[in-house]
Amino acid sequence: MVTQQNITSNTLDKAHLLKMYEQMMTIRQFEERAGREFAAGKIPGFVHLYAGEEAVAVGVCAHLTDEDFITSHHRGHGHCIAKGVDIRAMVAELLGREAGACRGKGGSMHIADVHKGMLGANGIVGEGFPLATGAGLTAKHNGRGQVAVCFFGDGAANQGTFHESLNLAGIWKLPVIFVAENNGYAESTPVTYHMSCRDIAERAAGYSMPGLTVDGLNIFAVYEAAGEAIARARRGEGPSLIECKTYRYYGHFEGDTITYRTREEVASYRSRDPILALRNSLQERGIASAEELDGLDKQVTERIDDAWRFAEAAPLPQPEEALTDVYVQYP
Ligand SMILES: Cc1ncc(C[n+]2csc(CCOP(=O)(O)OP(=O)(O)O)c2C)c(N)n1
Ligand SMILES: [Mg+2]
Repeated sequence: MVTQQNITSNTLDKAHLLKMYEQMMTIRQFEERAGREFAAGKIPGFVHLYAGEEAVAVGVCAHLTDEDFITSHHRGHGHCIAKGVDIRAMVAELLGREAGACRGKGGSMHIADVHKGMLGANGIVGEGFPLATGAGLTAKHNGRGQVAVCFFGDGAANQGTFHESLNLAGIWKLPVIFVAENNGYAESTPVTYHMSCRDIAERAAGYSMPGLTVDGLNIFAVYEAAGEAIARARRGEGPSLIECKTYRYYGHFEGDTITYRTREEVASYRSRDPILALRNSLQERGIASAEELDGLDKQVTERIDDAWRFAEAAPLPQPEEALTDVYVQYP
């Protein structure tokens, strides 16, 4: 297991490293604030927090441009931030405001921004697979070297759509990278109970694609594995499956009483915190000082405060717009 002391990468310069740190910190603070606001009754609907898993979204998206596609799931705030979705529009979406990324009609589980290649968070477990596979087909036809990344959970790996999509992506050699975020649980069910194999990556062999398991708490392990898979996809050599072993710090959803795991387990993961690990690595290698990193943390807090002020002051959609920007079937 890679620990806080020995995470490193020789291929990234200071600007890139600080950008990764800042994005991870933005996700962490965004989620902590969302948790507090939810507890205060400010956010309608369900909220699933991504805190603890930041290294996965950031390590993968560091290789992507706005031309590339991603699909996400119910725990999607981190993917949105890593792909560059505006956090004002995200908070406005959480609050159902017209200025929201989906004009306030999607909420936490349905944030999308197609201009950023973020094709959507998704409340239906396993629905990102066909979307990403379709985006991969588009990318292949476009011939511009675009890729599609599908982020999904360990629970989602047991849906039929997982197998169907990996099979099609394998047959058609689509530029899709399937990124498993194995956080050990699907709701309250441990992965050892719900999965027939030890590692999700083993399943790649069934679809003739490379499969790799990495430490999802180590941003550099994720970054390097994703870099290889994405470069392979851009070269037209087809899909890959990367499994990142990670952990969510909060409950399955906000309000979860969390009776299915111990305090010791949570504490043991928190002691290997992915952001702290990166911070320690940057300081130990003389890349950034504590003061510089504290300054970045403060800027992140200010941006999140600004996003909340903006969203709280933003108007709700008008009643007559209830049926615009949504798919509705009339009888
Ligand atoms: C098709 C479908 N079945 C069940 C649910 C209820 N549900 C929501 S999240 C979840 C667990 C997902 O676990 P995992 O894929 O591991 O993601 P994690 O929550 O751990 O990030 C379930 C069963 C759903 N939303 N959609
Ligand atoms: Mg899970």
